[in-house]
This record gives sequence, C-alpha cells and structure tokens, in this order.
Amino acid sequence: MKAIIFGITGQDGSYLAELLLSKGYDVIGVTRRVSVDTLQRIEHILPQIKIVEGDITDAFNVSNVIKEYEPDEVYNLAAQSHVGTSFSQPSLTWDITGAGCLNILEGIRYSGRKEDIKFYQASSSEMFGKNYTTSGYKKYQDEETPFAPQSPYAIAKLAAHHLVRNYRDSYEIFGCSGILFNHESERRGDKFVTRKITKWIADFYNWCEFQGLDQDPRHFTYDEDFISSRREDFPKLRLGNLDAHRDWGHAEDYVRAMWLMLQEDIPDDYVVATGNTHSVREFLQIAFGHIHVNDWEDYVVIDPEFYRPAEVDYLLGVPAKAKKVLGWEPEISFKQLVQRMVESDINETQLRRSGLQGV
Ligand code: NDP
Ligand code: GDR
Repeated sequence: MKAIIFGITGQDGSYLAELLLSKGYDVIGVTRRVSVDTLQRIEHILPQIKIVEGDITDAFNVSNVIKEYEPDEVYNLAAQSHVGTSFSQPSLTWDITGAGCLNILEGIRYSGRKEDIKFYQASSSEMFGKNYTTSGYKKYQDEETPFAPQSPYAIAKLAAHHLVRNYRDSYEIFGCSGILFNHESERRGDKFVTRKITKWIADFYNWCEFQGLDQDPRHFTYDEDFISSRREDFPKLRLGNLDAHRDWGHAEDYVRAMWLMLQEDIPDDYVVATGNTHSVREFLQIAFGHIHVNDWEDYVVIDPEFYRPAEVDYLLGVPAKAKKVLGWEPEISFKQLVQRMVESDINETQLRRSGLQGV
C-alpha cells in the first residue's frame, strides 16, 4: 500500500507516518520549501520515507504529485492550523486550509484513477463554534450537531468539509472527514495553549534547578510580571482565556482513527474525541501540580493579547459512531497526556542544558 501525506512535518503527520510505516506502507510526505529545517518531528523515520517538495496551494503541483506517485490513500493534514493566527491572516488561512483541500480533490478527480484512491480530510471541532446539542444535563457535539464556525480557520475547514461531501456525492470519490477534537502530544506546536504551558513549566523548573532551588514558593517573590529569586527574575506565563473548555486527547490515538476510516468500504464522516471536557484552568492545575506547584495563579498573567475576537467556549465530543463503526477508542487519558507533555519538556530542557554545559 502507498500513502501520500500532505502535512507530514506537523504533529499529526509525524504520528501518522509512524503508524503507516508500522503497517508496511510506502509513505510519501509532501513538504513545502521554507528557509529553515521543518523535518525535526520526522527525523527518526526519514530514511524510510520519500520526501517530495510541494505546496498545497499550488494546484498543478498537487495534481502532479498525485499522478506521479499513484497512491492508494491520500491524507490531507496540511493547514494553517492556528485559530488565533487565522484572525490576523485570514486570506492565507483560506488559501491553505480551505482551497488547499479543493486542489487535492481536483487532483484525485483528474488523476485517471479516482476510484482507486481513498482520501482523508482533517476536519475540526472548531466547525461547531458555539453550537452544542443538549440531552438532559449533558452538552456535547456529535455528527448531528449543526456547525456555526467562529473564526476564519473554522470557516475554511467547514468549506473543505462540505467540498469532501460534495465530491463524494458528485464524483463518487472515496472521501472521509474526521471531525477531530483537540489532540496534543509531546510534539505539539508551541503556540497552542497546552504546549505553551508545558514548555513554560519546563523552563521554570530548569531555572529553579540552575539556581539550586526547588519550586517551593517561599524561595520567590512575585510582582505583576515576574517571579523573582534572590538572584534573578523569571517572566510569568502570559495566557488569554482560561475558562475555555476543550476535549483534549493524545495525537497518537487520533491518527489511528484517521487510518481506520479509510479501511471501511463506505466513506463517511466521524467525530473523534474522548467524551470528556476540561478547562484551561484544569490543564494548568495538573501541569503545575506535576512540579508540585499548587498556587499556579501566582505564576500566570492574563494578557488581552491572547484573547480572540470570537471564542469557542465549550467543546465535548461524543465519539459513539467512531466507536461503533470503526471500533476506535482513545487509550491515553487527560491526566496521562498532561503528565507526558510536562515530563517530555522537562527532559528536553535538561538535555539542552547539559549539551550547553558540554560546550
Ligand atoms: P500542525 O500545524 O502541526 O501541522 C500542519 C502541517 O501543514 C505542517 O506539516 C505544515 O508544514 C503543513 N502546511 C502548512 N501550510 C502548508 C502548505 N501551504 N503546503 C503544504 N503543507 C503545508 O497541525 P496538526 O498536526 O496539529 O494538525 C493536522 C491537521 O489536523 C491540520 O489540518 C489541523 O488543522 C487539523 N486539526 C488538528 C487538530 C489538533 O487538535 N491538532 C484538531 C482538529 C483538526 P510546515 O511544517 O512547513 O509548517
Ligand atoms: P484551539 O487550540 O484554538 O482549540 O485549536 P489552542 O490551544 O490554540 O486554544 C485552546 C483554547 O485555549 C485558549 N487560550 C489560549 N490559546 C493559545 N493558543 N494561547 C494562549 O496563550 C491561550 N490562552 C488561552 C484559547 O482561547 C482556546 O479557547 C486547536 C488547533 O489544533 C486547531 O487546528 C484544531 O482544529 C482545534 O484545536 C480543534
């Protein structure tokens, strides 16, 4: 089996590539030309992957890649994926996150072998926006919940989502959209709130160790912007809305669902989520708790810069259909996810520090 992954250098692309390689696939990864190295997440599997240069906004390029490599499966994970950034760069977000999907669908349609290709599109829980379904006391989103996108990102994703359905109906293309709720990992981009928090905690932990201190709050004084020891100041963690609720899972579990969708005989759309929701505050509490800091409020500044013009307040996905049809279940809990991220970032900063000391 042969698969093309658009967005292989991202968080999900790296886990999906590992999964497909473990199943014996030939993996072709499309990467765009940029002036820095973006291959870090897939460095360990590079010898097993064919890397092809390409940009999803270039329709001819996308179409040529699909024709040349004759894939059995195509995964579109490429996106300008930051919701906050989509407000300041809406046009770019549209071109990549919306029109990019159209370029792939057209590429498949005119490939000469459209009936032999299965396509996965990375849809998003952001498409629900402020909408949810109510049942008794429970508020949730599932495949029946109407969409009400709240950002240029979510609107581009919804356009792509509808295009996949339309190409399925119009041209019998085997296209599936996974409506994935937030999933994080040790490889999460550092502008997303979870990784921003765990990276800050690791840097703070490292700063304390460097001074021979533990994280006992009695070592420090606190002002509006800094935590200070006798020797130095350390900038506080600056965040936006802490009351947002997200259904957070681990990316390793979620890429399994992508693959399972394409193993079905009939293409369909599926919600992929854990069925639990937590606030950013709860994430902070567990993450800081991991380094034995209970009074995390002393370490965090609320900064209006990180508020969005329109917010999605509450996401809780019900993955009943994915469980029933695909037999998919998440295996990594919220607490395990947070602890794995904090530990990994602490290990990384310590490795960096020991590397620097060796210089
Ligand atoms: P990342 O932001 O980590 O990865 C995005 C990928 O898209 C990167 O490989 C990036 O390449 C690539 N890309 C961006 N622009 C282009 C372009 N013009 N041409 C080709 N490639 C491009 O996202 P995730 O891995 O977290 O998410 C994967 C997909 O799933 C995305 O589409 C995202 O919107 C969607 N999604 C993610 C969720 C999550 O919680 N993680 C939840 C729901 C949906 P480069 O390395 O060069 O920047
Ligand atoms: P989200 O993820 O917008 O849900 O999109 P993000 O981690 O960026 O935000 C989650 C929530 O945290 C609040 N928040 C902050 N967010 C960021 N980035 N930085 C901050 O400092 C901060 N403070 C509070 C946000 O307002 C928000 O409510 C992710 C992406 O992976 C999308 O690509 C994907 O489609 C959705 O998840 C599902």
